[in-house]
Amino acid sequence: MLSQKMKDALNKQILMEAQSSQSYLAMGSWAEIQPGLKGVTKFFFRHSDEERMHMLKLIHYVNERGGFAVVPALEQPVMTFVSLKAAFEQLLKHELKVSEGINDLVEIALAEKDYATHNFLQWYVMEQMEEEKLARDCNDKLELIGDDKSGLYLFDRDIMTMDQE
Ligand code: OFO
Repeated sequence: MLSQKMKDALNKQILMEAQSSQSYLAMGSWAEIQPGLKGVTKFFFRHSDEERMHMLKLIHYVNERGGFAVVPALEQPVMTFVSLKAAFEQLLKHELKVSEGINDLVEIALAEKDYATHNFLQWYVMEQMEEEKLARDCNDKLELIGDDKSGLYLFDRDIMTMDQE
């Protein structure tokens, strides 16, 4: 059985994952109408799906442990970006916030002596490490590329394989 504190904290994370999914969906929609960003568009949509999966995993966990997962209302995400770099900066900022949320949850699980939840959360800890790394790699590459069109072309072409590294 989850403690009330644990339930509330997990529900907060459900909101954060849902908000991430929504934000990346908006990034995907923005990218889709920019010329030549097919790869990036796919990347954002796929990440939106992944965040939804992270949210669902939490929903099932809360419900299976005797809680009630709250499906939250979402804020309007940022819809337009001045550049691809700006979109990826936003993505990194978002991931860092999600990691903070996961770390807080781990702390609460330990404080509540909820070792099952602590164990469950380890998957998210690893996932966030990967997500942060990927977001940083993308930002570093875009920093190097600047306004160089051929660089952007290659970035768009290679982003799906970067995702699998
Ligand atoms: Fe759910 O990991 Fe990214 O945000």
